[in-house]
Amino acid sequence: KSLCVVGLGYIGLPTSVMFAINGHQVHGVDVNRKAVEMVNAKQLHIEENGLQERLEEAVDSGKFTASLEPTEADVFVIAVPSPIREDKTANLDYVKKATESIVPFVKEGNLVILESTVPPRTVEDVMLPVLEETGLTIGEELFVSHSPERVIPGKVFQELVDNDRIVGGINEKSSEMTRDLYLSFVKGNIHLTDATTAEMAKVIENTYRDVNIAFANELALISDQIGVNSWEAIKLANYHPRVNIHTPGPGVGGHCIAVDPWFLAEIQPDLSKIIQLSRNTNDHMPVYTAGEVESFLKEQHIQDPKVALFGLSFKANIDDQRESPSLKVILELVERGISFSSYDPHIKENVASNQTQSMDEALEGADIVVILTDHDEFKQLDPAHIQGKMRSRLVFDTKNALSLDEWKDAGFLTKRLGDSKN
Ligand code: SAJ
Repeated sequence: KSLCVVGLGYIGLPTSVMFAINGHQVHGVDVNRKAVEMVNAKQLHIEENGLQERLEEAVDSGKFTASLEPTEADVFVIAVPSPIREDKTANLDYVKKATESIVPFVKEGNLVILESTVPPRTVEDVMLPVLEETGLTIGEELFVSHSPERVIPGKVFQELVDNDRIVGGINEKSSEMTRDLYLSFVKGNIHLTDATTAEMAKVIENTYRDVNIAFANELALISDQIGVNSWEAIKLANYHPRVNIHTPGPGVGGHCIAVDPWFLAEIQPDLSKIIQLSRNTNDHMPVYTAGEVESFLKEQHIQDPKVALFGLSFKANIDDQRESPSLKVILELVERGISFSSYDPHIKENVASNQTQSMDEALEGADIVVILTDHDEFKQLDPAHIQGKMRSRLVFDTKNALSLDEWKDAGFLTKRLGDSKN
């Protein structure tokens, strides 16, 4: 089949490459000229395990090209961002624009698949009216479905293949056509439903995770007051066969979990009480984290403190800073007039202020190391080396990434988020 994939980001690019190396002719489209140029030059504009070699294979085989404009194709796949606005309502401009952009190229018998996560009813109420402009009869001459991406950054290629996939067509034929296409690389089960149920299922998955993390964060806050280590208590509770509590942390980042619950809150604000409360609980964690840093420094009577923040991406072992709690912690520190440096081995582009290129540079004159992301590199840190570079020796681990006993042995005063046991 020939495919036109609109959006060459964290989802669209890996998905394009997978279709291309599994026999399809793929044309990728992006509004970002640099991204298009880099793709054609077999260079990565995003970091993802296994992407480089697959991109090379796809481009070298002649099965994958990219440009700023769509082309005619059998199948159109839309994988563009669907963020929220300041007021927490869904911004569907990219989805709308992407759909509009393919209208001149769509022909009878084509299939249009939306992969972006959207509020329930978006395909029916937002996409279909645009696609009607093609003049084709929807469901008979033009087929449409929602097949939400469900892959986790860092393990995209494994999950694209192994995860079950939801396919929600606007009618049965649309679902079946979509399933047949993904069968070219998906080994998990493919579940067919209608478009709106597929939209709901996808939003539910991320909302479930957000609510569960908010519960874990609440347990951390409680534990901080009562001499309990929440990490240990949650681990023990999870030995129960029907309990699966997530882990606390400095906040919830990324473009999905911190966003998608608002899609439900927006459409039914009065009914989505736990959902909104959880969002607010998780959004408060960076403020709490900065407050804990400040009080730790005050307890030790450190004058004009300098904080070394370790980890800027929104989670471990990736380069993605979207909605990262670290950036919010930085804003909080700035507001409190506390100076800081920051270091992240995965971030090449200097988005956060005061980012240093080397760990030693970040540690220079610092009083406290604050772990905000549990990158593998941080788990291997040598406290003996680090203590020699700092002015004072405090460490605050918000991700339970460190063996704090080793740090104590190296002369550090230690603190862990959600743990007032020690
Ligand atoms: N986090 C915690 N505690 C946890 C787990 C995560 O604080 O126990 C934080 C992370 O540090 C991070 C944020 O939550 O800041 C989100 O990370 P994540 O690993 O939960 O999820 P994402 O955003 O990388 O990917 C999610 C995944 N959804 C689910 O697991 C249900 C992925 O499968 C989706 O494809 C993706 O959202 C998406 O694009 O919707």
